[in-house]
Amino acid sequence: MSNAGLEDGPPSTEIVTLTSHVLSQQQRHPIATGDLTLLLTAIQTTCKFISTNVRRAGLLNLMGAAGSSNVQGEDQKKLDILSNDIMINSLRASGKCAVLVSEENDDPIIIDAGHRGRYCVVFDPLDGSSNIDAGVNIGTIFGVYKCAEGSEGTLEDVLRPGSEMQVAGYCMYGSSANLVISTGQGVDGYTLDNGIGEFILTHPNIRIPNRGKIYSFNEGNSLFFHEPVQKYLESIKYPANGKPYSARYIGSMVADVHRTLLYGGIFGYPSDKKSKDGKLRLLYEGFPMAYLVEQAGGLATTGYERILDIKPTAPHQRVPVFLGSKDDVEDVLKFHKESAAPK
Ligand code: AHM
Ligand code: MG
Repeated sequence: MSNAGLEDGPPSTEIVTLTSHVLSQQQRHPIATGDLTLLLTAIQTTCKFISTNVRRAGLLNLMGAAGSSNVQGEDQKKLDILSNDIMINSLRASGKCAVLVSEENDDPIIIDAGHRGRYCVVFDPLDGSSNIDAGVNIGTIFGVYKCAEGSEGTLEDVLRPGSEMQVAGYCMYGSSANLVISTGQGVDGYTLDNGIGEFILTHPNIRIPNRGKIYSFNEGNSLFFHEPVQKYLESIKYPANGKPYSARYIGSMVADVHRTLLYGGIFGYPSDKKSKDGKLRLLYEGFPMAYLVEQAGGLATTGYERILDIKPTAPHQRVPVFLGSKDDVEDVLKFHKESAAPK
């Protein structure tokens, strides 16, 4: 977008905020009730809150293990617990949710009748938690389903393929807070302007390049990788023609996927001989990221099937993930076609 008010020069008078953008999209749907708009308002407020706390964490004693005290002697919550509490309270207060599934809670949260709405939100409040104490990028990931017709909100409402999500997104807390979101009509990226406390549309209609030059895997797991993954990585590191790919791995999915969306290439967290289903969680990590990548023109697969087609059987189930540029993901798929899925 030209002159969104972030470049040098006089501030733009054509600033588009997340709220105004969602409202204008809503007006194009005559039957929209505004519920989703209010839900997204709750989510973006939560992201602003978490962003503020991420930046103050070191000063406020929010890092490290829970159980520490601040100068007043009050108990401090670890940043990921605090983020989870903020997210749950804000979603419940919105009055638009029926079921919440969080990485931090073993069981789904069924919202009480007094606050109940029509939407179900699955989320990882603070992903990449091993990076928190080092100040490396972390993020919030979320996906939104609508309750099935006639349902008041049960686990079944979220055990549905990712392709049925109404909204998917993440907020990356890096040098700035970046909220990237899709409501099924492409992907838009917003940057938090701390001065006015608004997410400003800075990356409209993100399209992932068809091929990239970067691969992003935790190669520390190489010993355990199955043959198709080993052979694929070999093919991009020792190509018969052309330049080898560059390696980038932050170990924070939000940051690794954000870079992949903008620059192209491939992010992978495959299953291996140690972890039969990989490490990442299907509902609130695999699905939202797969949704965004597909909406941006890329692909997301387990190596054997499209991630968004999987019908979950449990809220915290895991999934092997390869996602990114179409041509790069098709290359990894070719290696998998030559072998059967490991049992
Ligand atoms: P978390 O939800 O416990 O933070 O774990 C998920 C994170 C992802 O952000 C990241 O892609 C992956 O775990 C990194 O795992 P590893 O340290 O094994 O490379
Ligand atoms: Mg996580």
